[in-house]
Amino acid sequence: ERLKAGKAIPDTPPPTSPAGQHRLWPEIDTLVKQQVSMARLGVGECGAGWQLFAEDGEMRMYRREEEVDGMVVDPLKAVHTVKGITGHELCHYFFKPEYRYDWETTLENMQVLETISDDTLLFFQTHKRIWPASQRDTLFWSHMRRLPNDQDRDGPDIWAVVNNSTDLASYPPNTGKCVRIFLTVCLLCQTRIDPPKDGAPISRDNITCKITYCSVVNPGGWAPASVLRAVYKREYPKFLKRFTAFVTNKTKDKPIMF
Ligand code: 16C
Repeated sequence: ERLKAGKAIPDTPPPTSPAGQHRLWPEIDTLVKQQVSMARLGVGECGAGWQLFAEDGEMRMYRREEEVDGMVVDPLKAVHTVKGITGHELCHYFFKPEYRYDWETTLENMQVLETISDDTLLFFQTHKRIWPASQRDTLFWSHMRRLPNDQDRDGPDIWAVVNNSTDLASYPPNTGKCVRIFLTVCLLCQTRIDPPKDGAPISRDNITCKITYCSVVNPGGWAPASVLRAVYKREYPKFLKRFTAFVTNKTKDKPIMF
């Protein structure tokens, strides 16, 4: 336990969220904990079979080739390091619906179906069609969480967003023109501060963010394996570069949000 103003602060405060009373809460809390601990493992630590498929500057993307019922469901693990932005900023722009059209290039339409709480939303999205497959939609809860930094207690907190598919009776899957995609996504961001030697205030030049993005996407219905692998090889690097550039640009003249 550490002491702050003479008061003991427990090592692992229980994660509290106003979403606690919701029917989805037990699933959200369990899955967030699981996803965060998986994301914190390096590619060498979380089992064999990860292949590097894309690399650009500090960004590295790994996948494991997996199929379920003949459908490609290759898990992805991407790591990236970006200067000048914090984990809280990255998670904020990833989570908040008002920015999604600015960076999400696969999107055709997005609706927030339910505000479960400030940090937990239910989304319904339709995505752009890729020929020759049918158009896809997604229905998922999204939860943003601050986590204590147990490796460096004086360092900034860790932030994460987890998105996971769910069902809703009023939006049944595969009834219209879209096939429902099932996804589990985790964005985990750790900020490092290298304070200026002369004691000057911390500026954006002194911060670096280590990003881990993990995803498993089940296409939900037939799509040629070769097309699917070609699409994600192109789309994942495009997403991570575009999204981080968007956050860099959006925050450059704003106070740092730790
Ligand atoms: O995590 C990301 N975005 C979040 C907010 O939108 C959220 C949503 C994830 C949806 C991921 C599936 C989107 C695939 C739609 C179809 C592809 C359209 C391509 C358009 C080309 C003009 O978590 C960032 C997500 C980054 C997604 C990269 C693409 C992954 C492709 C996976 C294969 C999809 C199968 C499509 C079947 C034909």
